Amino acid sequence: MKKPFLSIIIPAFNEASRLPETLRKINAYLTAQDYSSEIIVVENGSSDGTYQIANDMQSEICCLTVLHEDRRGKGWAVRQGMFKARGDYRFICDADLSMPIEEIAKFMPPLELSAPIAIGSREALGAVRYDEPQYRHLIGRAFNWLVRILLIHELNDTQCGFKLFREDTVNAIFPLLTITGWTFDVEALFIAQKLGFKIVEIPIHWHHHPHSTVKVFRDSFRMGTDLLKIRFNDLRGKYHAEA
Ligand SMILES: Nc1nc2c(ncn2[C@@H]2O[C@H](COP(=O)(O)OP(=O)(O)O)[C@@H](O)[C@H]2O)c(=O)[nH]1
Ligand SMILES: [Mg+2]
Repeated sequence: MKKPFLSIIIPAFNEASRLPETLRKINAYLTAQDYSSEIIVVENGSSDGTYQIANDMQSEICCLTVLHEDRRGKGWAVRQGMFKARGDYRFICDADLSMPIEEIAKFMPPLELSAPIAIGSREALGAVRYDEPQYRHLIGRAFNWLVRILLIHELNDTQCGFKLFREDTVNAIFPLLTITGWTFDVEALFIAQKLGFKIVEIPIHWHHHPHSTVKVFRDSFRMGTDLLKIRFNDLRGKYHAEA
């Protein structure tokens, strides 16, 4: 198969109910574009048949690849998907499509002339959040405050599940990742800044879905300690390009 222009990578954990509709919407959108594309679903640890359901959809969606990984975590899944992908541009996309897929156009070239990494932001000027419970918003802001103090001073939302990386940035950044869970985004963006890749925040419309795979209290604690791990890794020189 010809090298695609765009790869969409979808991490999926217990997504049997949301994934089929998401894949159909993304496929309909991509089919209408004039560039070539592929979709990669990466499942790990699901107990609801997500892998089988995604696999079965390959008969309906020809550009779909489905991977299963034994190792757990969103970060691990995204990393494996990024390596499997072959697109000139690689877009991480949550399975709940809390950002309508049409908004991907905002991330695409010619934007890369100014920045090779474009991240969806619920905080940038013009962004809108729909139906998000107040406590989730507050926890997100507290986490961003920690991120800004400890690691990345400039970015207002590192945790949105929609991000575009140009191929060369994937090859430089993703082999250096050590975090396999939710905080992989922070680590990837921290490394990106260290390597001198410019990052732009794209304001998006974001629709909160009540079903979430986040366990707020357990995961928040883990995400806090992950930030310290990233800082410590950096002190030990783990993020040099030649590491
Ligand atoms: N493959 C994989 N995907 C995960 C894992 N944990 C979360 N995800 C995916 O990460 C995305 C974001 O999760 P979601 O539940 O929407 O988080 P929220 O929007 O923060 O409530 C979804 O596509 C999930 O299926 C995991 O351990 N493995
Ligand atoms: Mg979500």
